[in-house]
Amino acid sequence: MQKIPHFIFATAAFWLITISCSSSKTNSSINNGLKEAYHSDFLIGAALNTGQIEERNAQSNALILSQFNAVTPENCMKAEHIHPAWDRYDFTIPDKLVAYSQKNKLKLNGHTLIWHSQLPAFARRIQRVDSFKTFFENHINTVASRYSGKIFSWDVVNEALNEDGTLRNSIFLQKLGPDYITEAFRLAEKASPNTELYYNDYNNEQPKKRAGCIELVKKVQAAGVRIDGVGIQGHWHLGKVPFKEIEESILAYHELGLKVMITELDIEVLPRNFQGADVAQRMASDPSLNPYAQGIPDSILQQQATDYENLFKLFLKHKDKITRVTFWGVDDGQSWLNGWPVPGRTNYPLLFDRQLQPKPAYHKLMGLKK
Ligand code: 9MR
Repeated sequence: MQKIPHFIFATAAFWLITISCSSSKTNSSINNGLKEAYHSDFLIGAALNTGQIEERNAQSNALILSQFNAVTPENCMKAEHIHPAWDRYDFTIPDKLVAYSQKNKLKLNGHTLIWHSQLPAFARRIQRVDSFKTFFENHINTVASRYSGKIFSWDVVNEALNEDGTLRNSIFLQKLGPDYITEAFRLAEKASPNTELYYNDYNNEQPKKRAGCIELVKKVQAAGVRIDGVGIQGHWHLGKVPFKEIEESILAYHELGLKVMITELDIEVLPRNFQGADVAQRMASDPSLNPYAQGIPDSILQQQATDYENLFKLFLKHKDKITRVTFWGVDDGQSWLNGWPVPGRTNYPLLFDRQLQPKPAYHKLMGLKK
């Protein structure tokens, strides 16, 4: 065997040490970040897409594991993906997510059992009420019981309310009547008895929708069916975060004996002429609606940091009522807000930028806990 000169070993060792020191230096400021900082307050979560669940990008995966102790699937557990045909389920990605959450000790929130959007095409075509009821029951029983004991919580029903607090005229309301919500909770409890069960919506911090949400919860409770919490999604807008309404809602939901969580937090920076997250709403494309395609001014990032800071001050004030704060994504590049309500925009709603680096908002949230 040929002898390798000592200086080659020495040079290699020098570079190895230098590289590992410098990479641990760049990462050290965010190692054990948010999840540690807020450990005694509430869980810190993120919505994960398929690439993240499959750990396709090592840097992104390291970031997720350093920051978050709770995860929600952004899409893979929605009916159109998990239940594509009457008698066919696809558990491939959801099973990977369950394994990922178990391996990394992350609290997994299932999203979502009953939602009018992202329904499989076959479900929309069902005409007969008894067949639709069978679909509804089979879906909840099959999905919830598969993950019984393996996931922490379910968004049992998602976005069942209109802005005025009345029930949305969804296919579920049309086919099953207003009791479908209570029924969904009853079935979920039976299929997955040790899982926390939540109602989840956007804009349910706004007074009218909040009143509808309270009514909905009371109805489930009056039927003797378990409901553990309400998720306020938290798709808010730079400079327009409704702090007062959020606080009133945290108090009101807590009064019902419920856990409160912020389930889909982001603060978008691009122009929009309405609030909320109704995926059916759209705006016409126009270059003036995409002002930061080449980069975002620091002043906007600072304003966003202040909004996030004030929000987390409020959450900390009510940490005895809030059990989890989940961001709707990890980094700006991943966000659904790049494609909605106008396709192809460059949005900046989250705590990490497109290079996975922490933004001013991240530092503000860490600073609150120093
Ligand atoms: O982030 C999700 C996006 O990738 C999907 O295209 C979209 C389709 O309906 O759903 C997004 O997630 C939504 C969530 O499931 C429920 N609340 C609103 C979220 C943003 O639209």
